[in-house]
Amino acid sequence: INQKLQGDLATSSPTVNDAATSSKLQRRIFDMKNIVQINGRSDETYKLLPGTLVRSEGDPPVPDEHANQVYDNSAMVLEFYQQVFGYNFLDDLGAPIISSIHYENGYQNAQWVGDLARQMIYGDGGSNLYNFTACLDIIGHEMAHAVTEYICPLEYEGESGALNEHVSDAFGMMVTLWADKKTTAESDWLIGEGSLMPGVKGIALRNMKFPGTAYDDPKFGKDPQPASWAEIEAYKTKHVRWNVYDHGSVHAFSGVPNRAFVLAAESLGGYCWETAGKVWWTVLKGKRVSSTCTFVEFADATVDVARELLGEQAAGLVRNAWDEVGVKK
Ligand code: ASN
Ligand code: ZN
Repeated sequence: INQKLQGDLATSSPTVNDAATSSKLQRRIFDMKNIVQINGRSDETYKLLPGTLVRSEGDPPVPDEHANQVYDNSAMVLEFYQQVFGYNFLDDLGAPIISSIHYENGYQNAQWVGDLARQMIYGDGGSNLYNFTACLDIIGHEMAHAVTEYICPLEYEGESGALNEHVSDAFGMMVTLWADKKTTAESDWLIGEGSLMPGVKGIALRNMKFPGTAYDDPKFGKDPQPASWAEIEAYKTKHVRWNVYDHGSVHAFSGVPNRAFVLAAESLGGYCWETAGKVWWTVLKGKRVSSTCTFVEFADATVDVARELLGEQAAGLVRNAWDEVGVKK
């Protein structure tokens, strides 16, 4: 961990022991003013984080709409964890939520940075993607990475990495359903609708129910997600270097557990966060899987927890969901 950065964060933010506000909202939105990447290295650029403070907790809206969007959406995410799971983002101690907007120039991404800075960053996008700060599911996805790191650090590589990605999609999705009080049956299961640039052929960044169908564009490419275990094997054959990209194609292979989650949620019915979401949360919060767990091990844990929380019939439905995407011994 970068000591200088830690020092900067410490002086610009209250500590977790700060008076009675520790479990309340503590949002800080900073502006990185589109500073271009230093020496082409993101770790160099991270040293400039968090940037200039533009809006703090309790401040009225500011002229920059992106700052206000992050301010509002991150509160929704925090309230979701607090009210649904009794968990105080991000470390369960009410640490402040640091977010930096206008990160780099043409940066088509958003991220929980992690080790080098304990905060979220949001780019303005580029030729294919934009508008991240307006997307509650994307903000929910990034903030879920922070929670996962604290409660059940799934190693960001291979199958556990794809599960880490999946968990962020599932909880990012659930925040949007919870915010709209939508039932599982009413969900469209789309992540990042509204983040595709106008003109890009597609409906979203990812489709949890039908992986691989979110976009197909001559310039941006085709959604690479396989939808079943068998298709993952086919993907590996077709993309012989699949393991050297994206930590072992974590953003591609997350589609399979995503679909299993959707099928489980749909067969359990009701509100997702009270059924499949509660099961998944309990697996993670209870550290029922190791940080290097496989799809099969994760599936087994969700079946066990479903049995404990919801009974034998529910456990069978969760098992069927994993079977349907081909995740079985
Ligand atoms: N937006 C990406 C994600 O959260 C950033 C990354 O690849 N870590 O998955
Ligand atoms: Zn992610």
